[in-house]
Amino acid sequence: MDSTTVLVLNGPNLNLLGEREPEIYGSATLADVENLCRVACNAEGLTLEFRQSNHEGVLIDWVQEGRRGIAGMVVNAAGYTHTSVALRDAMSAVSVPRVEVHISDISAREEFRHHSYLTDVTDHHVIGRGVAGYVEAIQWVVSRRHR
Ligand code: CA2
Repeated sequence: MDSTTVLVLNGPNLNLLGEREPEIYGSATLADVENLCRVACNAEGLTLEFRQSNHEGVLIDWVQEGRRGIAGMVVNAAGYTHTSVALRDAMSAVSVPRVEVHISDISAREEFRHHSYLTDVTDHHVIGRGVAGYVEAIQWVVSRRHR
Protein backbone atom coordinates (compact mmCIF):
# COMPACT_ATOMS: atom_id res chain seq x y z
CA MET A 1 0.00 0.00 0.00
CA ASP A 2 1.21 3.52 -0.77
CA SER A 3 -0.05 7.10 -0.98
CA THR A 4 -2.40 6.18 -3.85
CA THR A 5 -4.12 3.38 -1.92
CA VAL A 6 -7.68 3.50 -0.63
CA LEU A 7 -8.12 0.72 1.93
CA VAL A 8 -11.74 -0.49 2.18
CA LEU A 9 -12.40 -2.77 5.15
CA ASN A 10 -15.51 -4.87 5.65
CA GLY A 11 -16.49 -6.57 8.88
CA PRO A 12 -18.27 -9.77 9.82
CA ASN A 13 -20.93 -11.36 7.62
CA LEU A 14 -20.55 -8.85 4.81
CA ASN A 15 -19.18 -11.74 2.74
CA LEU A 16 -22.83 -12.91 2.70
CA LEU A 17 -24.10 -9.69 1.15
CA GLY A 18 -26.69 -10.39 -1.55
CA GLU A 19 -27.61 -13.75 -0.05
CA ARG A 20 -30.14 -12.63 2.57
CA GLU A 21 -32.16 -9.61 3.67
CA PRO A 22 -32.22 -7.85 0.27
CA GLU A 23 -34.92 -5.53 1.66
CA ILE A 24 -32.30 -4.12 4.04
CA TYR A 25 -29.02 -4.47 2.13
CA GLY A 26 -30.08 -4.78 -1.54
CA SER A 27 -29.07 -7.56 -3.90
CA ALA A 28 -25.46 -6.63 -4.70
CA THR A 29 -22.79 -9.06 -3.56
CA LEU A 30 -19.55 -7.99 -1.88
CA ALA A 31 -17.77 -8.78 -5.18
CA ASP A 32 -20.14 -6.27 -6.84
CA VAL A 33 -19.25 -3.70 -4.18
CA GLU A 34 -15.56 -4.33 -4.77
CA ASN A 35 -16.05 -3.74 -8.51
CA LEU A 36 -17.89 -0.46 -7.84
CA CYS A 37 -15.08 0.65 -5.55
CA ARG A 38 -12.40 -0.36 -8.05
CA VAL A 39 -14.04 1.62 -10.86
CA ALA A 40 -14.35 4.66 -8.56
CA CYS A 41 -10.70 4.42 -7.50
CA ASN A 42 -9.31 3.78 -10.98
CA ALA A 43 -11.19 6.79 -12.35
CA GLU A 44 -9.18 8.91 -9.90
CA GLY A 45 -5.83 7.20 -10.43
CA LEU A 46 -6.11 5.50 -7.05
CA THR A 47 -5.44 1.88 -6.15
CA LEU A 48 -8.08 -0.09 -4.28
CA GLU A 49 -7.23 -2.49 -1.47
CA PHE A 50 -10.54 -4.20 -0.59
CA ARG A 51 -10.74 -6.67 2.30
CA GLN A 52 -13.31 -8.50 4.43
CA SER A 53 -12.90 -10.44 7.66
CA ASN A 54 -15.17 -12.05 10.21
CA HIS A 55 -12.46 -11.63 12.87
CA GLU A 56 -12.05 -8.56 15.06
CA GLY A 57 -8.28 -8.93 15.49
CA VAL A 58 -7.71 -9.30 11.76
CA LEU A 59 -9.64 -6.08 11.14
CA ILE A 60 -7.59 -4.34 13.83
CA ASP A 61 -4.35 -5.56 12.22
CA TRP A 62 -5.51 -4.16 8.88
CA VAL A 63 -6.49 -0.80 10.41
CA GLN A 64 -3.02 -0.57 11.95
CA GLU A 65 -1.40 -1.51 8.63
CA GLY A 66 -3.17 1.40 6.91
CA ARG A 67 -2.82 3.93 9.70
CA ARG A 68 -0.42 6.15 7.77
CA GLY A 69 0.90 6.67 4.27
CA ILE A 70 -2.24 5.82 2.30
CA ALA A 71 -4.86 8.09 0.68
CA GLY A 72 -7.64 7.04 3.02
CA MET A 73 -9.52 4.32 4.82
CA VAL A 74 -13.18 3.34 4.36
CA VAL A 75 -14.63 1.07 7.02
CA ASN A 76 -17.88 -0.83 7.28
CA ALA A 77 -17.27 -2.61 10.55
CA ALA A 78 -20.70 -4.31 10.39
CA GLY A 79 -21.64 -5.78 13.79
CA TYR A 80 -18.35 -4.64 15.41
CA THR A 81 -19.55 -1.08 14.89
CA HIS A 82 -21.83 -1.53 17.87
CA THR A 83 -19.57 -3.58 20.12
CA SER A 84 -15.86 -3.03 19.60
CA VAL A 85 -13.87 -0.66 21.80
CA ALA A 86 -10.74 -2.37 20.46
CA LEU A 87 -11.56 -1.49 16.86
CA ARG A 88 -12.41 2.04 17.98
CA ASP A 89 -9.02 2.34 19.68
CA ALA A 90 -7.30 1.16 16.50
CA MET A 91 -9.24 3.68 14.40
CA SER A 92 -8.33 6.49 16.78
CA ALA A 93 -4.63 5.88 15.97
CA VAL A 94 -5.16 6.32 12.21
CA SER A 95 -3.73 9.50 10.74
CA VAL A 96 -5.19 9.25 7.22
CA PRO A 97 -8.76 10.33 6.33
CA ARG A 98 -11.25 7.80 7.71
CA VAL A 99 -14.81 7.19 6.53
CA GLU A 100 -17.45 5.12 8.32
CA VAL A 101 -19.89 3.48 5.92
CA HIS A 102 -23.13 1.61 6.54
CA ILE A 103 -25.29 0.27 3.77
CA SER A 104 -28.45 0.53 5.87
CA ASP A 105 -29.65 3.45 7.99
CA ILE A 106 -28.58 2.18 11.40
CA SER A 107 -30.48 4.99 13.16
CA ALA A 108 -33.77 3.68 11.75
CA ARG A 109 -33.20 0.07 12.82
CA GLU A 110 -33.10 -1.75 16.17
CA GLU A 111 -32.03 0.33 19.18
CA PHE A 112 -28.78 -1.66 19.57
CA ARG A 113 -27.63 -0.45 16.15
CA HIS A 114 -28.10 3.24 16.99
CA HIS A 115 -24.78 3.60 18.77
CA SER A 116 -21.53 3.36 16.82
CA TYR A 117 -18.18 3.17 18.60
CA LEU A 118 -16.58 4.47 15.40
CA THR A 119 -18.53 7.66 14.78
CA ASP A 120 -16.32 10.02 16.75
CA VAL A 121 -13.06 8.40 15.60
CA THR A 122 -13.92 8.79 11.91
CA ASP A 123 -13.83 11.96 9.81
CA HIS A 124 -16.81 11.39 7.56
CA HIS A 125 -19.91 9.18 7.61
CA VAL A 126 -21.99 7.73 4.79
CA ILE A 127 -24.98 5.97 6.28
CA GLY A 128 -28.01 4.40 4.66
CA ARG A 129 -27.08 5.10 1.05
CA GLY A 130 -26.99 1.45 0.00
CA VAL A 131 -23.84 0.07 -1.58
CA ALA A 132 -23.46 3.35 -3.50
CA GLY A 133 -22.32 4.71 -0.14
CA TYR A 134 -18.95 3.05 -0.66
CA VAL A 135 -18.44 5.09 -3.83
CA GLU A 136 -19.49 8.26 -1.99
CA ALA A 137 -16.94 7.44 0.68
CA ILE A 138 -14.17 7.02 -1.90
CA GLN A 139 -15.18 10.30 -3.53
CA TRP A 140 -14.91 12.01 -0.15
CA VAL A 141 -11.39 10.57 0.27
CA VAL A 142 -10.58 11.97 -3.20
CA SER A 143 -11.91 15.39 -2.15
CA ARG A 144 -9.56 15.35 0.83
CA ARG A 145 -6.40 14.58 -1.15
CA HIS A 146 -3.64 17.17 -1.32
CA ARG A 147 -5.41 19.37 1.26
O1 CA2 B 1 -25.77 -1.39 7.21
C1 CA2 B 1 -24.62 -1.83 7.34
O2 CA2 B 1 -23.76 -1.71 6.47
C2 CA2 B 1 -24.24 -2.63 8.59
O3 CA2 B 1 -22.90 -2.29 8.94
C3 CA2 B 1 -24.35 -4.09 8.22
C4 CA2 B 1 -24.14 -5.04 9.40
C5 CA2 B 1 -24.98 -4.64 10.60
O4 CA2 B 1 -24.62 -5.43 11.72
C6 CA2 B 1 -24.81 -3.17 10.95
O5 CA2 B 1 -25.68 -2.87 12.03
C7 CA2 B 1 -25.14 -2.29 9.77
C8 CA2 B 1 -24.49 -6.47 9.01
C9 CA2 B 1 -23.62 -7.03 7.92
C10 CA2 B 1 -24.07 -8.41 7.55
O6 CA2 B 1 -24.85 -8.30 6.39
C11 CA2 B 1 -25.48 -9.39 5.88
C12 CA2 B 1 -26.06 -9.21 4.66
C13 CA2 B 1 -26.72 -10.27 4.07
C14 CA2 B 1 -26.79 -11.48 4.72
C15 CA2 B 1 -26.22 -11.64 5.94
C16 CA2 B 1 -25.54 -10.58 6.52
